[in-house]
Amino acid sequence: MEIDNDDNDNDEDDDNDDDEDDDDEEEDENKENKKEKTNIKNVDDYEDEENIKRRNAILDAMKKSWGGYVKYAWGTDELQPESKKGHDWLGLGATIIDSLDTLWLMGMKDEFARGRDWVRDEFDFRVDMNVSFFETTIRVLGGLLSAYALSDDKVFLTKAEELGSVLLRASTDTPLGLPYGQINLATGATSPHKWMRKKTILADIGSVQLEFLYLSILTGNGTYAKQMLGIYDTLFEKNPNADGLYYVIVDPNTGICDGKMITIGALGDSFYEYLLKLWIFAGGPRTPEAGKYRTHYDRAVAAIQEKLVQQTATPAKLTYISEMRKSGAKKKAMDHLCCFAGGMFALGTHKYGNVALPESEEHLKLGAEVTRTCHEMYARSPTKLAPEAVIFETNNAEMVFKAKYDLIRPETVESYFYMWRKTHDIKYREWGWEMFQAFREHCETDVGFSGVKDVTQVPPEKDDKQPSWFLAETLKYMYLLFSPDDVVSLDDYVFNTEAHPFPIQKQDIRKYFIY
Ligand code: DMJ
Repeated sequence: MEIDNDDNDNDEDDDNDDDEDDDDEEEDENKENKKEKTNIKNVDDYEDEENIKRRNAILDAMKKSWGGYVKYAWGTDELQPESKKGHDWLGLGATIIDSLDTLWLMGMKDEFARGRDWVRDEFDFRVDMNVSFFETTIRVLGGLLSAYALSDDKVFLTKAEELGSVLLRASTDTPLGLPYGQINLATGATSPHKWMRKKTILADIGSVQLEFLYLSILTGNGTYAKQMLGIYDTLFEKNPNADGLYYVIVDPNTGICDGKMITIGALGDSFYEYLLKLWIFAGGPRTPEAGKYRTHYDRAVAAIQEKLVQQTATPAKLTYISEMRKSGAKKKAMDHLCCFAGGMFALGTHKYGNVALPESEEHLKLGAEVTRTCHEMYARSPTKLAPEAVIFETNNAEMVFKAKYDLIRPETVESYFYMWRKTHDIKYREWGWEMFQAFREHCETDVGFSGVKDVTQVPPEKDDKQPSWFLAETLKYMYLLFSPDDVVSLDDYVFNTEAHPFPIQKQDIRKYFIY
């Protein structure tokens, strides 16, 4: 499943069978009726020349980012696109594995084959250093699994299983099975992040369940699912008073969530995302055993609405998701990481089977509002690039840029993508295109794309980093924003938190939830 980039014409079938004509007429009529009823254009209406041109421009950006990496940084984790060298922080060739499914979806088959050969012949994950359990899971394990899902090439599954069996150690090393942040893949030894003392992080331990459940399903080995789904059960059991929201620091010895802050941004974010996505991945109502995750997600959204959602008292009325301190006081701040939430609320309204989603309209509206605020983070900057974090309603200003760097992150375009799929409101494509133009103007180098140090400076100074998520997520969501809805359909796929698409399970997988 990918778009044929060389052939974007709508080829007409010459066969003039009468019955077929009748069927076509009926179909056209249905389409018309649908349009009238919903006042939403059909997606085909947008498959025009300009749209195709934009999609191809995004493809060119992928070719450049990948090409620069291949030439100057092959085998390292990430390209430094100004100094033209590689940089390692995982030691796992992160850009190769993170990019595989984007290459596949964009039809870059030769490049995909090159990445595949590297995985087969050179990928050796037994690196003797401490790496992040979470980052390795979402980028590397997740990348291998989605490459397998798309290509059916066993090489990826074999490597995923080898890696997964070492990563599993993270969940067997602590008394309650709650992993520490780091793991040494050569020895299997685990340890807390240095800055965490002996604690661990909610998003780190609560956003690995999709990957390990999928690995269990593919290998038939239920241990992965048992261990990682068990993390959720422990969190729910040990924090019975939580109203759907959890403090972001977790004590692995007691399972109690503590720490100063509740946030949907850094340290909390993908925990909430995975409650929803686990239910979707499990086939929604088809797997009643997964229903509790949907229930926890719905509780979380209700609590977010009640306790965290704020609106500025200005004509623009910007909706944002504040952070909450233990005292209940709100911090009127939002980081770019939080911008995924608009898309999450939108995805939560997508119907899987015959399940009633009574809050849908409200959730979609919230998604639209949060996405609009994130768009404003771009639109109000002189470079049209967004800062990493903003504060609202301070010093008589509606929105103040707090951390001014831009890491060419995916979250806002991710939300544009989901909002587009759910509404077909053309503004999301326009906003995505504006963002892409800003990337080209300020982030592009002669061999790739770089983050910038200060979005308020024109031109901004580059930070010489091309994160692997730029190829895995930012460009993928951007490309899909300009693609027809059946390219990675929301009915058939769910993305892990690093934008790796996993097929929604249509068979009976209930046994993986019973342990
Ligand atoms: C990605 O690695 C993932 O999206 C993660 O969930 C959060 N941060 C980065 C991108 O910003």
